[in-house]
Amino acid sequence: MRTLKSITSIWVLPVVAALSFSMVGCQSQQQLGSNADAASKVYVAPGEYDEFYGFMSGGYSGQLSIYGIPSGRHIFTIPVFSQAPTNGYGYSEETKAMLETSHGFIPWGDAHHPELSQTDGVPDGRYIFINENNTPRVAKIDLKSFQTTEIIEIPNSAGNHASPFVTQNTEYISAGTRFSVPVDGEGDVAINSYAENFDGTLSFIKMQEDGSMKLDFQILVPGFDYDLSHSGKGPSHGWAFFTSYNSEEAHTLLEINASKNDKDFIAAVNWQKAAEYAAQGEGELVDAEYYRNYVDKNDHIAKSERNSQVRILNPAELEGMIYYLPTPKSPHGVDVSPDGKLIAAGGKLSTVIPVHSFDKMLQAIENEDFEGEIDGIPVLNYDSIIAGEVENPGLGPLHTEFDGNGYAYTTAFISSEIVKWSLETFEVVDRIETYYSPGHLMIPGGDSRKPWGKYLVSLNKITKDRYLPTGPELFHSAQLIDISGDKMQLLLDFPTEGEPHYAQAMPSDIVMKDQVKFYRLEENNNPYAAKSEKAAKVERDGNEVHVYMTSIRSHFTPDNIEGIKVGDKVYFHVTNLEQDWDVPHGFTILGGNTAEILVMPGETRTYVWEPKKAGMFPFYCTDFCSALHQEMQGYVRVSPEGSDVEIAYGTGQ
Ligand code: RUQ
Ligand code: CUA
Repeated sequence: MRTLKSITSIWVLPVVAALSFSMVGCQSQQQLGSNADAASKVYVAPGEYDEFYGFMSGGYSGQLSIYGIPSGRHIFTIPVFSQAPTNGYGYSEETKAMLETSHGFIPWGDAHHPELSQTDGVPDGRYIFINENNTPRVAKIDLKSFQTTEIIEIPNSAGNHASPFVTQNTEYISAGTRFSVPVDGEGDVAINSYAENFDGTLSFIKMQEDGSMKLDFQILVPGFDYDLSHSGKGPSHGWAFFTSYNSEEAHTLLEINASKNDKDFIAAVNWQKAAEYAAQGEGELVDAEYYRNYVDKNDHIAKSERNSQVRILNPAELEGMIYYLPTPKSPHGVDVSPDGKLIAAGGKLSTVIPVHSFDKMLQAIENEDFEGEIDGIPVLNYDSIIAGEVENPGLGPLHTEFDGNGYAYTTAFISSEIVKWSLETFEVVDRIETYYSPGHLMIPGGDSRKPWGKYLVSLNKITKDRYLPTGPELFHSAQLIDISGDKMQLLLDFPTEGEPHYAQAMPSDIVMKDQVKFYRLEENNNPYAAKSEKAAKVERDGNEVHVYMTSIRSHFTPDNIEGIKVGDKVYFHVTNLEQDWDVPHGFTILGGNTAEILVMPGETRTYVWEPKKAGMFPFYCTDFCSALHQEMQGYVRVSPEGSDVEIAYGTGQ
């Protein structure tokens, strides 16, 4: 034995060493080969456009970031729920109203889920919506101009997380409350009266014919936490699905108290039926204060509209509107297959991915195959509606997207991987590691009827060691994965701004074709516009001074202003006279107490300034607009309060 062992080791060692050496050699060669292959797949030559627009939520930045895919280039940021010093959104007089709410002016928001508008279940490139989680709102962004043009607040909601998912033809946009709250406006109650006083709401915002949003109705639901949503499509068009957790209705230490039940629920909402009830005047109009802010198409000035009532539909009184599908265990994402027949849930504490069958669900409803009822909502039998369970899906499954070729892809947060599984056999066919802890994932059109199933983007929550360290705070990381073959292949890492919870993408040519390049000066209806240099002027009205200013390469009119006094409130209404693409002019002034404004060609933006002391205050254009950009400057003379310096102004005198 002894001899044998030593002989073996003498022989085995060099063999193992040789083997492992050759394996290493072969591995690194392979890796090199696949790296070069990966690099060529994401290479977009200078001057070329990316194949897809990627729209990624900015999370706690309150913005929406635009990336080119496959290059991963960050090409733009759209301000939505947060003031943006870059262009003055939320600071300028024309945009401030966008951030009005029933809680007053709010300069920040927590954006989670971008969702493209759809026609016939396919992204159509008209709009993208995004929710605000903290002070419940839904925004609409016009993809012709890449500007936020409307924001509607959701009353009776807190933590607007299950939002904003569109129905097949963008008839409605969903908004489910994550935190249940006392709904009748009576918030001042004991927290431990949760069971009696707290409710959830599932809200449906209607897209009206003129493209504006209206809060059509809210469905009153038990006080669970409603987490995510997706609408039905094809055969399941007319339905919307919302996950819920905390069916325990806990109000403290939820990590334990809301993890007790084996199953929570997916709420299946027949929104067409609910919309009929609402149209018939069913339910109750209750008092609720909420704002709708919109950019007026006529003068490009944001306006706020205060609403005071909302229609609430109660399932205990109105039948056939909502059913509960038992779903293990604290489900997070809910995703509907491209054919509209399967509803997959990401049971974050579950060991399988439960997949419900829409057909079986309808059958169970027809047979009244219920295992119970909660507050008038029938609970279907799990075994009657389940189509299959995906075994071994990784730990902590969260979200699923589809490639349109019969496969689904689910993120597993805890085991840091994406698993690919078959919609026919429910078997896992491939898995790939991600770095690290993916939340959402995104395939262009991957939650629609027609995914463009070429790439997948994993939106990871943890970045450490992927990029050069930047102190304690690191940007999040996205990873681009090729899903065109049998095996997933990691192509690219790229950092993202804020926290990109969810994302959307669609082919560039659809979005590109109707882009606004500049605004026509003759269509500028801003009451303070100066449409030519001759129209420029300065007018005093008490202690308010209005400067009607123009900008064109490379001067302002007027560029010398005197007669301003401490205590004045000065409005610089700057009209950009350019009529060409990509020639914004900026404006700012020494000691300016707000952000700059960046004025697009043909538009007027207003900068308010309240000088605090007498002196000389230069102003200038902040955007390098021409060879003589540095010459684009001027002076404002500020005199002490009560001085008798008269208003005087001019350019070139
Ligand atoms: S989620 S925490 Cu969309 Cu998975 Cu927001
Ligand atoms: Cu205008 Cu620089």
